[in-house]
Amino acid sequence: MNIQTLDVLIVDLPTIRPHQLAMHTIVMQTIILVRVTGEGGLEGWGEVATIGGASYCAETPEAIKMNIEKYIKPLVIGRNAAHFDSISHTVNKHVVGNTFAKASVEAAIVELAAKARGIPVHELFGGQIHASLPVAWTLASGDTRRDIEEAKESLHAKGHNIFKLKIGMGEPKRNVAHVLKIKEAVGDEASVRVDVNQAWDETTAMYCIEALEDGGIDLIEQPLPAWNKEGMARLTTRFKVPIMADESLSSLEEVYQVAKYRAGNVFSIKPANVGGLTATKKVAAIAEAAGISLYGGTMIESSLGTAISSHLYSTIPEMKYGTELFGPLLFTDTVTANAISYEDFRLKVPSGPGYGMEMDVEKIFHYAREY
Ligand code: MUC
Ligand code: MG
Repeated sequence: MNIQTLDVLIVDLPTIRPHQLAMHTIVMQTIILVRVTGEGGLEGWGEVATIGGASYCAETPEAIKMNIEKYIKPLVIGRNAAHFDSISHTVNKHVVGNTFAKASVEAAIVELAAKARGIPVHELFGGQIHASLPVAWTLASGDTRRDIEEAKESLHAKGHNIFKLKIGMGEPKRNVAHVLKIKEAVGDEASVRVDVNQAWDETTAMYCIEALEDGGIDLIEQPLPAWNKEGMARLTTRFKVPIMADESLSSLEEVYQVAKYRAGNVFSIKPANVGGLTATKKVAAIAEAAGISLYGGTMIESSLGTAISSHLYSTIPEMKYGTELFGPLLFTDTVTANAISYEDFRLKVPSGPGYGMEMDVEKIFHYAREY
């Protein structure tokens, strides 16, 4: 199935409440959609999400669209979608970095390849091991009472029993106290974890992690800046509570270094971080070989992007820490005609050809930017 056209859309989707991270508070989440078409008009769709323009990572939505159109698209048009790994190899030879742009294009090509054969994408990645995956919810309203209410409602409705708290913004000691109050409120019924999004220095991390560990917190995500691998390694050795690497895993080479020097003993995997699904599967292999546990991360994608990640994560044997594929639940609206189904603390991996999602083109154009 040869790729005949490729187009890119920037889409802004409103969220149900402000979502506060160390570097940005999301009220409108931006996703990038890529559509490729093959013979007979068959379509493959891809998605990546970014957080806060240029505040989370170097690739902005505008740069992603521009770089795909100018530098990646010409390398892809006319190629056979079934050769998606070979296409990624060509793209990697000519385009440095740009992992978000690459991930969105590869996802669209992979879906076209799967649809051409009438099979779900997970079959192209070796076959599904998990039909459903555990899903964490991120409590990030910025208000302790509201977070506790959100957690209790979620536990009661069997929505989530894993909660991640974003604690990179504001005073570290106050944030630790906020986390411990939430842990006290939910007790053993839920796993409570924190994501610092690189906001601490090493001395701050040492006293904060000690208090979090004593308070029964289960996982500490990216406490130090992405560059500080030595500091991450020291924290990993010092504490019993697992330290998870996220932003420090932004290329396969970096993943290897982090594994080798144990700058974290859990990896948050994300297709956008390393340039696509094929590369993410390689991250899982590095982790497996190094005895590092995995967690299925998100950049807060919509239903399509969530389906994309879920297909790949469903083929990875050991996802010890579950996933945080909660993206669609944070949006007030969706760009697909069908929804991702969440039940009994888990996400059901959508079935059907491709990613199993039917795009709602009218909705997409309602939220899409005109440039
Ligand atoms: C991150 O750093 O993990 C994912 C969920 C969330 O609330 O923020 C993101 C990015
Ligand atoms: Mg993170």
